[in-house]
Amino acid sequence: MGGLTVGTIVKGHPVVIGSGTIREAPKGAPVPAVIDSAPAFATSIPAIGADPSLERIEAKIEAGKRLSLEDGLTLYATPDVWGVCALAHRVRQRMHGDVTYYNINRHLNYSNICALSCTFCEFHRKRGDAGAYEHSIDDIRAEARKARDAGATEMHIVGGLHPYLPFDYYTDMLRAIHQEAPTLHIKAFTAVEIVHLAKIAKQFKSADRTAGIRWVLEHLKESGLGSLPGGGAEVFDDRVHDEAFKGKIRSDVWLDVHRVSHELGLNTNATILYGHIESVDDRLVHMNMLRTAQDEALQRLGYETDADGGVTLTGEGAALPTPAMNDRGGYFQTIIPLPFFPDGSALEHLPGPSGLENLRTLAVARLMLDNFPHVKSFWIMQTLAMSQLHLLAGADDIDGTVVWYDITKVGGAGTNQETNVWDLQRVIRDAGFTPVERDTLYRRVERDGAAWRLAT
Ligand code: V47
Repeated sequence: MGGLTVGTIVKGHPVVIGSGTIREAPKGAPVPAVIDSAPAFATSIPAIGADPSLERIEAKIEAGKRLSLEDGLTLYATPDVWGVCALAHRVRQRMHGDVTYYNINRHLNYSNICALSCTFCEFHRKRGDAGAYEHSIDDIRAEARKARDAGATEMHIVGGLHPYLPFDYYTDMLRAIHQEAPTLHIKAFTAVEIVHLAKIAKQFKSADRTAGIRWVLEHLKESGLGSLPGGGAEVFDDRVHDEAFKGKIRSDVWLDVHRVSHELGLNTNATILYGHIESVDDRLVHMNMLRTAQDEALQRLGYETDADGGVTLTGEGAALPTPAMNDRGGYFQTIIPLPFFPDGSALEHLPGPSGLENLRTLAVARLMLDNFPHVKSFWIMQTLAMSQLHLLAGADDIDGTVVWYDITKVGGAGTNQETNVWDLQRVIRDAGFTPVERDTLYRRVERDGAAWRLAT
């Protein structure tokens, strides 16, 4: 594929970014206020329908056909960003009509102590560092009671790769939450944490890594794990991996964890962290790898492949997978595009993605990931205002009421954010959709205050 370049802007650092690679500017070079050679994407406002290159893609979408990587490049290169959003919106309407989902959830970060120090991450601390913490099982019990009393349907749990906590800590955590709040769905542990737990439990063997992964997932499932979040995927490219998050698992291992989860009947999510040192090609390759993994998951559930060997869910009347199929296997539920936040990370000199780039990337994700049932806008990393725009660019889901999110926050360090159901419903209604509360597995919820049940 031809290489598109990521734009070059510098915040006081003599660093130039091109084709997604960090390069030091020559020593002694003056630091301009703004260096800007090629913008990442064309930004002129086009006339409606002005770009004929989108017509070919539109025809494929109308026929329910899979888009190629080449098509993906066109979607990124066209100046008609609104045209891209309109195509994604059309697909999303076909799949979900006027429904937009939201959920009532709580986030729990059990510890920020991490054996790794990824350059893009501002969350990690070493033991003894200012701000380092680890919660006791009693603290976690108290959080579960708070979540239950507030009517949450989900507890989303992630943490650093804690070097000392034993494996029992994790199973005890799940059991304690389940005892305090039996109806609370526990979505917990990113793929890299699962591999870390396999090592802690001395089950990880590189000769057969899936055996250790399976062992951990089976034990966690038995202790109350309901599904896996989509974090830690970052961007599936070895160069980006080595420059920005060396030490984390690579794409093949991340995909192994999700495949084994699916084989065990656990649903999972997926993310893409964009707007740092990756290129547009990298983003598309990432989406393609997720799409291939989902093809396999859906075939396990009995879906048949198209003539081109894939399974698409975006055609008129296509049946989406449901948790009723979990006895045959799990599947990816949603893609969550995450914009990179530079502040506080070792990549602080990068600008991070712009609003238009956020819109476009979400729309491209909807169009490329034709076998993902849902596209989620995580408002806490996007702002609620941006998430509302996402609803017109392919997103059918806003996560969530989110209390205590400690990894990355739009408002900057020190502000833990939360929104309420009324605000979520308002932004959804204002965008012309019907808000529908869901549980973690996208089943409809009926609610009376803090009391809730699954709709029949
Ligand atoms: O894995 C870390 C990302 C992720 C930064 O599955 C950063 O429903 C931006 O995965 N700028 C965690 N992002 C969040 C996550 C998630 C969120 C909401 C819902 C779900 C779900 C999953 O946050 C990490 C990493 O990719 N991250 N640092 C940063 N500076």
